[in-house]
Amino acid sequence: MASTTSNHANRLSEWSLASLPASVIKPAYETGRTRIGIVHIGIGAFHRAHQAVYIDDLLADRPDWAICGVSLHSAEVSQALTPQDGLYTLLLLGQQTRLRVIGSIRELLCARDEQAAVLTRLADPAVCLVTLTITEKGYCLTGDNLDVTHPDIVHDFASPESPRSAIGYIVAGLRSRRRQGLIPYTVLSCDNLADNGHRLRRAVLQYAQRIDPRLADWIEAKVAFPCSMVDSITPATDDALRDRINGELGYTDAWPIQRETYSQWVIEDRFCNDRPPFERVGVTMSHDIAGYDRAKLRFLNGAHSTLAYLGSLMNIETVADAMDEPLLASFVEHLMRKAIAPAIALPGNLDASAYIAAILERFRNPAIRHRLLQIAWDGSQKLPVRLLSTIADARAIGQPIDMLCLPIAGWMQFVRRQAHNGVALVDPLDDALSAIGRSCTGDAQADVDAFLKLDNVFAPLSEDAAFVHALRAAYAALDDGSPASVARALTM
Ligand code: CS2
Repeated sequence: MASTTSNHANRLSEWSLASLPASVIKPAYETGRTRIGIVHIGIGAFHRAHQAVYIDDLLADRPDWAICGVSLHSAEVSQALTPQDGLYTLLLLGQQTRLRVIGSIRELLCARDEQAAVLTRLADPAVCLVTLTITEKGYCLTGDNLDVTHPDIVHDFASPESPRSAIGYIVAGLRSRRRQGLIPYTVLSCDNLADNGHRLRRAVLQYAQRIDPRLADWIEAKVAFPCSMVDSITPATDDALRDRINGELGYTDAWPIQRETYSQWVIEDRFCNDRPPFERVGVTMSHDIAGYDRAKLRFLNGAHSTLAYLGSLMNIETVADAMDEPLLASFVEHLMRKAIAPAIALPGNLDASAYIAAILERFRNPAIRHRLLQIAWDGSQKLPVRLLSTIADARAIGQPIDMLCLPIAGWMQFVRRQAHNGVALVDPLDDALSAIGRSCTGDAQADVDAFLKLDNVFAPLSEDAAFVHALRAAYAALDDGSPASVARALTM
């Protein structure tokens, strides 16, 4: 991935590293000498702010674990970073801010345009690990199963040798390794899904079963799909960030990223091939990560989505601004302490009260402008794992669910408002949701019932009369979804 220095003299690149300001942290290894050991699918901001940074910490000792970053559909990231030799800047936002150049992404490919190169990488015996951050919707699931009607999966069933979906690529790579008699790679999901490894494994096996049952048996016997929990708040890149980085760096970086200083990665220690010595760079290796991922999804992500919908209805822009609104801040704290904590089984060493306090502190970080609208994206995929799972568990043990229903009703009111204002939703169910939103009149029973027909989101909870009743009451409390009515609902 050598850049032509004459064309990119003012661009961040291997060539410009030596002349960056001394305050910028640079790779502690020769970036041109690393070798690819990991293929990562979904080369968005979160991966570049999180896993790629842990690998960057490792490469000085272990240059054989560099990353080939694959985006499935868009060439934007590879076009931005290839002229920079894969280098990019990370702005760490804490009490003091720090700039760090990350060099762990050795190669960038866009699968849509460079399919053969992606498949060759997946079949390369030096690649021992495939990691993924493709967001909830990238798994093509319906409930816990593969959505066999998803257009990309339908396509891949018909052409498994030239896939479109992440599942299709994982299986195509494994198929060619099996044909060549190679050891399979471990497949490590790094997305915000409870039991992410188990769910990915089930989807992969269901897909493989349809295209080649013997391959499915081989995958079932040989391939490890560890679970993992990832955590670091990563606001999207905007022009303000680009301007700031370019000013401080003295070079142009086409796609810098930012995140809070805090970062956590817990991985289930179950691999079927070599793995990076993750524990050397601060990753927690564990044999039971289920409690960690549940805690993170339900407390942090559940609270985030609550702020996103109720805060957006109040016309608030960022998480830190929402935490400055006393009604919202105290609601979200009560929600975690009084409604989420009683309904969750936690790992023995996790102190819920301290965990909640740390989350509230992170949300208040004034250095971060994390837009509520970014968190509001993909609500149909996020709410089941973030809040509806808590509601189901609370119902099972007879805990009240009124508070928990307010953010769900907030999402419905948010969808209704966007639809009435003609604003498109970022959600894989956008068409269905916008149609429901447009049909809403403010009648709590009719509006809520229209949303509850979305089985992918609400089944089987929609059969529970107490849940339906509480949800209608929460929706009615939010009235017309105006800032004043949300403020009233928060004090009820
Ligand atoms: C956020 C997450 O955008 C969202 O939905 O809730 O990206 C959150 O910032 C991360 O999971 C924190 O680790």
